Amino acid sequence: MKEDLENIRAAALRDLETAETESAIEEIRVRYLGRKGELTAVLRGMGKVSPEERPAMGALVNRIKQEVEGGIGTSLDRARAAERSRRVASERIDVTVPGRRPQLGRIHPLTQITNELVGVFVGLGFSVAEGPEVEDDYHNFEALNFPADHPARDMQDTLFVEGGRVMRTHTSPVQIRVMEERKPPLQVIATGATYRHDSDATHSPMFHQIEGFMVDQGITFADLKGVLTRAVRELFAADCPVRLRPSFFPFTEPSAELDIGCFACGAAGGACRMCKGTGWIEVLGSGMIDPNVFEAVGYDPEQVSGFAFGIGVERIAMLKYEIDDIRLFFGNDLRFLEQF
Ligand code: 2U9
Repeated sequence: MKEDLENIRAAALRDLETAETESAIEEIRVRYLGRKGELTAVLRGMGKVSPEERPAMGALVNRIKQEVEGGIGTSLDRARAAERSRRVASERIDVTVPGRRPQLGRIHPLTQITNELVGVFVGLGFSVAEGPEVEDDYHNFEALNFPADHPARDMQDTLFVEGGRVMRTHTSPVQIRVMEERKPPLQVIATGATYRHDSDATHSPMFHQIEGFMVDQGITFADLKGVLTRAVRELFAADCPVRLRPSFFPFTEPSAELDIGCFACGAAGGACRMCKGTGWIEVLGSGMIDPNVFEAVGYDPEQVSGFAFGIGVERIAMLKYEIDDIRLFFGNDLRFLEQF
């Protein structure tokens, strides 16, 4: 029996010497000292030992048990230290490695142009209004003097939604809502997304407008010319030539489109791609607000007058940045967007 005990002791200490992990050491503990362990089995067999030998044998078993426990403690310390070194080595941080720069987002070119335009008009005394993108027929067409048979009311041009409502085709209904709620004098711009059933290199089904109006007693076409000239000169160049060209819109009378002298060819014309040889570039539409519009919002056209204008944000961005395909604004291609 004594020999058995010495063998168990030697085997346990040998096993502990090569065990590298806490779980391997725990397995060894169970194997030798556990309830069904080898040393425990020997203890159970003590009954067969003669009473004379029993005290010495008992002392031996206890000493071996203590030795194995001591070995387990030493092994555990070693395994834990090794594990700690492994972790420290694998987690080592090289503070000299250059950091990864977070990818910063930037302002979308259309938002940049919108902000710039808004800044110009706010500087001229306009305040900013917003309104719903899904509109009723009344605010999008009727109040703006669109006759019942106007082509813009056709499926060809307008995106309809349930309940006979439309995706607003311009931001003009916002201005109708402002006029319905407030009385002149008013100087307001409306910005936002607008929708038309149209799609090619220069038309997107969703595009953006900035529209504005100024209404008070005695507002004339001279005010329109003065404010808009000042605005486009701030936007393009302080000395750029400006002209007004007669046009037509249902909601303004008279109406005019505003052109600036071509900045690509210096208004020389010729074979210029930007102005198609005319020397002029169309920038916005405008006009004196039609008396029918004033009547729709409850203003007396004999008492007040005003001008209004509309600007296509994508068009201005395409002109300023020389972009020939409107779809680039909505493709979310970072190679395009990172240029702005
Ligand atoms: C009210 C009364 C009148 C807004 C106006 C235009 C002329 C115009 C176009 C510019 C480019 C639309 O995006 S575009 O295609 N707009 O030419 N807009 S006058 O007139 C108004 C607006 C609201 C109550």
